[in-house]
Amino acid sequence: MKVIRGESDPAFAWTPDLMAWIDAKARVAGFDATGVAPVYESGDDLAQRDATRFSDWVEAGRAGEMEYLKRRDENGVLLRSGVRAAIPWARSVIVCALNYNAEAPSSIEPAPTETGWIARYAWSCRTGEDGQTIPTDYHDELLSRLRRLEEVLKGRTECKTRCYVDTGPLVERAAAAHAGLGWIGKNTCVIRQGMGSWLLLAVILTSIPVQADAIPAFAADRCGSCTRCIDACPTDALVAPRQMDASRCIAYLTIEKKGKIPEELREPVGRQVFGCDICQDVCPWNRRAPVSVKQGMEPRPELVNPPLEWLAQMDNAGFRAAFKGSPLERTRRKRLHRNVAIAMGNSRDRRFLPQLEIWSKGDDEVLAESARWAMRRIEETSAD
Ligand code: B12
Ligand code: SF4
Ligand code: SF4
Repeated sequence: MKVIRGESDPAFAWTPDLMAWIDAKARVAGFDATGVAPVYESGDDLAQRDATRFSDWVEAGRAGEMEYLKRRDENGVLLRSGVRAAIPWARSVIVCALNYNAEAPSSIEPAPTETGWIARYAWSCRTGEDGQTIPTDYHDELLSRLRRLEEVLKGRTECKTRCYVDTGPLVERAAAAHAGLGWIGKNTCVIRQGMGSWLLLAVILTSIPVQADAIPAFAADRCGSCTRCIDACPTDALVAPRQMDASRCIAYLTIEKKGKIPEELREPVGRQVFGCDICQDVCPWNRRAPVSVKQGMEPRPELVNPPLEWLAQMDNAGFRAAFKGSPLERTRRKRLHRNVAIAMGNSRDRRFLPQLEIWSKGDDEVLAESARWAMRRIEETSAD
């Protein structure tokens, strides 16, 4: 293949053929689907529409305490509201999706009351040479695949690139929709026909423009009249189709929220101790979602319906041994235990009272208060 040199060769642009080429290369790198979308100038109608959606969302307070989503540049523009403000040379975005669906039960299937739920994306691990389980984090797994793809692209043409998994100045789901990868479901997730929504996204911004006749069409919206996700959401976080109040979402409450979980939301949090899969588990498009476990994304059976007692007895060393390198590491032991205390209360199982009693007398005020709440909940239930 001829290598074209020069800073973003003006003769080089995304054509349908080149898009098929990058899709094939992305599959070799370990992704399941890829699309390329133009990055529009800030004045463009489509860019304006996306920017307004994001700004309205932040300004309505939907981001809760996730300060990184509220960062602004020196002109007061929200950094994630439009790529070109932050990265003026960006002309296109390659959006890659990796299917992480594993052969395992879902969160809405009956499970023993003494167990909790950890979100599917956080089950991942790789198996070491001596057979031991090494926890992994999708950020690292996707980024290393993305770097391989970036190298392949740079071997074909000189261009500027930047790789991101979660951290870029853009809304990845909106980029995925523009790249034609899938539609944005009423649960706000990207759903791809034939694949469902158990997809993780990763993006490469590039300085390569998209040829006008290669701009992908939006995928058809196939939610129809279904509202299962909205009806099933325990905390009413899906305030309207495709609109989430993240400050009510269990994923936010259990992963991102520091301090106490608001009391009125503790009961609806149920048994989720890290993240939440409910609005995807009820989605009919996930009923026949293919299972595709990639190297480094193998599920850890012990994290599927984990016993609350097992999580509760972990000291710092035990927590590190179980979760170092996994997405749970960020939440730290104390926040996980806060969530476990709430799940114990919601289990209404008296066997948890001794553990809750210990926590209720500890130095960590957030954990102690959550444990006292859980004890009251169990006692109230027993008195019913
Ligand atoms: C902050 C964040 C969260 C927050 C807020 C979620 C939210 N809905 O905004 C919390 C902590 C709650 C969260 C939860 C989860 N997250 Co999250 N999260 C992010 C992150 C870092 C930023 C998202 C963001 O900017 N939100 C702001 C709102 C406004 O954006 P949005 O919901 O994406 O909605 C936009 C689009 O829907 C768009 N839109 C609506 N209609 C239409 C129509 C068209 C045509 C277009 C173009 C756009 C459009 O407008 C909205 C505003 O721009 C992204 C990674 C990233 N950098 O984008 C991952 C990301 C969205 N999360 C992801 C995942 C996997 C999850 C969880 C499943 C994890 C879990 N099991 O607990 C849950 C899913 C909950 C849910 N139903 O969304 C994946 C989603 C993959 C997918 N298939 O959609 C992402 C992309 C991470 C990744 N790298 O793969 N997450
Ligand atoms: S992830 Fe859970 S809490 Fe968040 S919107 Fe979906 S069902 Fe509701
Ligand atoms: S549950 Fe129904 S409404 Fe919700 S995302 Fe899936 S198909 Fe769309």
